[in-house]
Amino acid sequence: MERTFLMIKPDGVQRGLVGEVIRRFEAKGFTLVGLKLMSVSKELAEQHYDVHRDKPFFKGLVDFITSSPVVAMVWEGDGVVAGARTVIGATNPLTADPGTIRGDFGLNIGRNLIHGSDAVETANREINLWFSESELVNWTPAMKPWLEE
Ligand code: DAT
Ligand code: MG
Repeated sequence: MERTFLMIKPDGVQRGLVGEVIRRFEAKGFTLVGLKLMSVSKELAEQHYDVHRDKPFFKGLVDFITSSPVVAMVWEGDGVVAGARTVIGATNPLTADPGTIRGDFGLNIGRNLIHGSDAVETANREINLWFSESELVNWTPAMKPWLEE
């Protein structure tokens, strides 16, 4: 079953949007299989954003992610990687569609509330980086037959 890594960034936690964000993924029908509130070390932040290491915004991004707690999550479901990106919206909240998390709650590309893996391969890398196997729960929601035929 496909899984993705999502992280509510420090701005989302500080603004009290944790429940709102989780509500949207639950309501969509995805399954929560891992969840933790945590402080992020510089090392973890740098590894997570390694692909952006040479970008001008890299240092600011690492400083931001390590500045205050985040909520790290793993969600499961058919097509959850792309599906979660659709729920999240475009990288720049100012131009993200209304109805998306970034479109509804954000203003600034450097404060865009949430991270979501961009491909299945990236998701597997990020899940392994942020979670140990024992922190992930295998379970089947009772509502599954009411979500999928
Ligand atoms: P996404 O988070 O939509 O996958 P990304 O992988 O291109 O976007 O960039 C990672 C994060 O870096 C993004 O969520 C916010 C920040 N970022 C990207 N482009 C930026 C820019 N031009 N200025 C400041 N921060 C930026
Ligand atoms: Mg990305």
